Amino acid sequence: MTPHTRAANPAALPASLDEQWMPFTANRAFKQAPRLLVSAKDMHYVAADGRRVLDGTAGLWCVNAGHSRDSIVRAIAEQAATLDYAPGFQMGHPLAFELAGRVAALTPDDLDRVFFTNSGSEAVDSALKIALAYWKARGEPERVRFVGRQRGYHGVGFGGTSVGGIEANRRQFAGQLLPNVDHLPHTHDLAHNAFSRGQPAWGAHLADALETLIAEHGAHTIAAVIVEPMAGSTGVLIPPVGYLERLRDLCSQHGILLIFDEVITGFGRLGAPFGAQCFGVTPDMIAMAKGITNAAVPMGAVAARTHIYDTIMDAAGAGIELFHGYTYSGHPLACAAGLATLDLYAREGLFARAAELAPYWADAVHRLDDAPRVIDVRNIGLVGAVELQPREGAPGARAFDVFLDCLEHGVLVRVAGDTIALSPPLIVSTEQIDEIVEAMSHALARLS
Ligand code: PXG
Ligand code: PLP
Repeated sequence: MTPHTRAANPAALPASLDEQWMPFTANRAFKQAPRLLVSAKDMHYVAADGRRVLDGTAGLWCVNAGHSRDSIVRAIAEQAATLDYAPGFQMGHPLAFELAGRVAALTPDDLDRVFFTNSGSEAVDSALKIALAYWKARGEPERVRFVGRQRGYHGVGFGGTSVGGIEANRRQFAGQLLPNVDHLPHTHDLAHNAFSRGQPAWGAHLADALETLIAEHGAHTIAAVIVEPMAGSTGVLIPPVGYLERLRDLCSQHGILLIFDEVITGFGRLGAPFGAQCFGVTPDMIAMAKGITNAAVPMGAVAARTHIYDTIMDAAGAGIELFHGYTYSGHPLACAAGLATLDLYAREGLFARAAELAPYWADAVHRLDDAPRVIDVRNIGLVGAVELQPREGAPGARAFDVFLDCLEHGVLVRVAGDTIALSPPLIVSTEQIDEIVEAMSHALARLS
């Protein structure tokens, strides 16, 4: 079988496959031609038909140390047998504090107060709520506005959907998203920054749109600006040189909190612990998830500057200070997975490895610059993106064909609109980088 036709042995397919709902999936098409993965180790998946598939996407940008790593597997198994669950409300367990401290040691500056969630979406909504709580505690309750960015992705909670800027993700829910949200322009403009290596030179001035919003609403009404330092989900938009610095300056000047959503860029993807360090710009809060546990157990977190935490604590009366939290905040299995993951990243020097591989990666992905239909190739850290001329009347179809072709030839890539995103685990070898680029090259050559 090829991965996008029905399995030769339909008995191998789950009986309920046709009946159940899948996330962000063309359900009807998928069920006609399911693509199922059944196991994984290091850089490879094994598909339901037994074929090995090289993981060019680290799952969904999350398996940064590669799959089913022994030390993480053992930590989860031992934790499940020792303390499966502990309530997080008015109770606690030591691992959560230990992991929070380890995360704080990786964040820049004094972003040292860590709040655990179970996903990136929850991390984003938690960060937005912490921003509101902070301004109330500071005695500026009128600061309630949020500023996101066009083409931003901040998960699927109502907060994240509201500050997010991917039109398709908002349309079905329009009318009931958060009020008082504005969006900065995105930074993608192929007339100016096509085929950039690393950060594009053009576009820093686009951050000045924040000044316009400040002039319109007054800084005293704006709680926070939230952006991905590098936008991933929308198809990899890399911040122009000077852009994040400009946003930081404007936020500082006007007392607005700057939140970096580092769900994808956190934990080494750009060759540093966080994008904040890669770009040399420090926000006031970081939302993270994915790589925090190598995706082996779901987990997310918010790291906030100490003064944000202190302000909320000091303003509260006796009792609970922040009326927010999840049943599974700091879940013991996630904490065990997180600690084993951070140990593994450190032991194998994987963040530095990503930085060392980045030039090889850049050369490799830019070999696709002249491939048919390619209108842009961009790269940073261990992230690459190849944007295609859309097929007329069928946006996204051409990139999806590349995805299917690569999968058929044993390489997993990820599609966002007409962009193919590449983000292998940080353990990828140079030979495997070549294999990913070869598969892309052949798929592009076969495209109609
Ligand atoms: N913020 C950012 C910047 C993200 O990339 C989320 C929040 C939400 O995280 P959760 O854990 O709730 O999914 C994300 C997630 C893709 C892709 O193909 C990207 C994400 C998720 C799934 C697919 O680009 N990003
Ligand atoms: N809905 C109900 C009825 C609940 O009791 C709870 C938690 O106790 C939730 C939703 C929230 O679930 P979680 O804490 O896992 O986000």
